[in-house]
Amino acid sequence: MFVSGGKLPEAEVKITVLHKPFLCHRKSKYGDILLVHHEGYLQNGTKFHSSYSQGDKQPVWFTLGIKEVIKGWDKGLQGMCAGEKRRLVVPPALAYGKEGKGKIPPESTLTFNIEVMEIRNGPRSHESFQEMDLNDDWKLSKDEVKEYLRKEFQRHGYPPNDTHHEQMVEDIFKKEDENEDGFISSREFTYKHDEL
Ligand SMILES: [Ca+2]
Ligand SMILES: [Ca+2]
Repeated sequence: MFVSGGKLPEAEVKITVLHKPFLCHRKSKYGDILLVHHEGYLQNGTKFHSSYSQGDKQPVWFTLGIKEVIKGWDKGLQGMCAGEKRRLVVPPALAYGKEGKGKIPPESTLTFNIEVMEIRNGPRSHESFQEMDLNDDWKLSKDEVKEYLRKEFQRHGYPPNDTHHEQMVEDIFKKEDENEDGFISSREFTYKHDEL
């Protein structure tokens, strides 16, 4: 089966910083919303995607750390400055795994060149808590979080997508609502465990 005979790659992202801006006001962290341009390559060098030249040629927004993107991005795009460029080499376990996806064959190690254009407060930032807590009771309901996501997406020019938002809300509560009372308290929100 394993014709290559090579040893299996470890599930780690290899990060190379290609460009670091001189000024860096803040660094990307879990829960931020990032605007990125990205190019993806297969191991044989074939480019399978480029946001610079394909589709509407626009960079894309996503939330860091909530599995909205492949795990390799969630791991590899932490601590970045706006304007920074990185190359990520992502093993299949942190990308599309055994199944592959579209143009990406199964068990592919992928290389991405990623440029962070902008970083904004996502649903998990301290600054966002009060903005999200619409009834000022110092805890966040699922509806409040969902409303916040809806507004953030609209602000960035995306149509609201209830199914997507509900999934994001479920992911957020699974991680944040430690005592499972259906609310994220300010304490649960503030004392977040920064894995990685
Ligand atoms: Ca509330
Ligand atoms: Ca709770």
